[in-house]
Amino acid sequence: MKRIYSEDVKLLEDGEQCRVAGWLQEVRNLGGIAFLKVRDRTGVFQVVLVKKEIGESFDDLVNIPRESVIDIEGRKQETDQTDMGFEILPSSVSVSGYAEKPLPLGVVDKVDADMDTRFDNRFMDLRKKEKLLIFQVRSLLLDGVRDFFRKEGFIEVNTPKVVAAGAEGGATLFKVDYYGKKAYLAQSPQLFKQMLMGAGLERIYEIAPAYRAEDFDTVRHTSEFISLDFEMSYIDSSNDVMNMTAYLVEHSMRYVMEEGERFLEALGVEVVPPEHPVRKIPHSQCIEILEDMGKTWEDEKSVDTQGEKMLGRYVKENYDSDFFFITEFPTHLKKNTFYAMRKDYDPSLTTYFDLEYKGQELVSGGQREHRYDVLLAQMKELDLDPNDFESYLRTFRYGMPPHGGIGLGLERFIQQLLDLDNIRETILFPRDTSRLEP
Ligand code: AMO
Repeated sequence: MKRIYSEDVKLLEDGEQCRVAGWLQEVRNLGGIAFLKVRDRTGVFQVVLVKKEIGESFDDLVNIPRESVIDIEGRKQETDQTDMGFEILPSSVSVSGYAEKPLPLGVVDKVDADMDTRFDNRFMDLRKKEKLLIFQVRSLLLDGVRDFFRKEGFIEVNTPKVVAAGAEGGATLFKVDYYGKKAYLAQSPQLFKQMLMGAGLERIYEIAPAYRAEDFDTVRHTSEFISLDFEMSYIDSSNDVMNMTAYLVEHSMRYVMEEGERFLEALGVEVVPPEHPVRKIPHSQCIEILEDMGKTWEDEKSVDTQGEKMLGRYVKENYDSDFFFITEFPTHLKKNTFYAMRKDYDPSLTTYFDLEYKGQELVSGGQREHRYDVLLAQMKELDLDPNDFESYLRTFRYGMPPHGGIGLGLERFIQQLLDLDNIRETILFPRDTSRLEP
């Protein structure tokens, strides 16, 4: 008999035969009768064992360790005594996978184990419904992203993750030995995205891992994250890129709201997408607002983590929005970003922006410098050796259209969408300064 989900058992007639399977969550043994609570992906259902009906095997069955996987064939019996509205009277119960005792962590405990225990035993941590829900939402969000790009005429690409040069500055590069040559794990698909503009692909996006050797531990940084990037040609200014970004974020959020209503409800989360146009606040104005709010700086004035949070509150209180762009980033603050186009009326400013969501940077992007001579000059200004970037630079010598794009941290998107304290909650097997396993 084919196994079905407990949710589908609901649709069967009272008394119909079925086969279900799942993890044994709890055993309640009352002597002559026992109730097994079994969990599959769609719910928790009850199996009733009656001693005088099943005889000797009763004692074996009530002693199956919790979290073992069991397979049940039996008859559906409707009842109003269980949440699912039915229970199963089994004709056979077999164990497909025994669980050792004691369990490394509890699956139905009200209080979470500490982070390290949870992530050391992530397979078991993920058996908790609320943890799985995060990944159900994440999967839908990605469907929404792809739906948006398809409608907008973008094509999905994959670029190399072992690379010869870094795109976002040397400090956070992971070195790799590549057949005896010096190589790195890609921090961003940046240079390849731009080369594809030179190749005439015009509208591309990529959803892929990016690597950053961040030497600190925060709740919003990891060493490996999914960078959601797009790049588009023939833009008039960075406004075109900002608009596309805002609509991308809105569309994917609406997609989750429509397709994932039950997941959001189970998580108790209300999703509020951006309204258009999303407010744009130049970096210099952000500093003024922060000064008015009483912020002080030890070194240079910039929008740091604390500043982001304050601005997030300010925009929420004054404009009732979770979103705003910080625009016109000063050139010296984007110091590693040699490819950023500067404002023609003021080269101390770039066309670069960040999109902030609930007081945290979600997106970085802008218009790129597509003029070869200017690009070369900007690299030299930053002491970068053009020879290290020759295969990238070559693309600019044979006709490069004006273009721009963004990188969006997928995990940060989910983190803020679901109001999660730590970015690691959004990653199955996170990588950080102290974690390489599992
Ligand atoms: P940037 O370095 O700002 O820009 O990265 C883009 C977005 O990626 C996310 N992000 C991270 N998420 C988790 N852990 C990290 N360590 C981490 N670092 C970055 C953030 C950030 O906004 N090439 C440019 C993008 C572009 O201009 O197209 C870039 O990589 O959400």
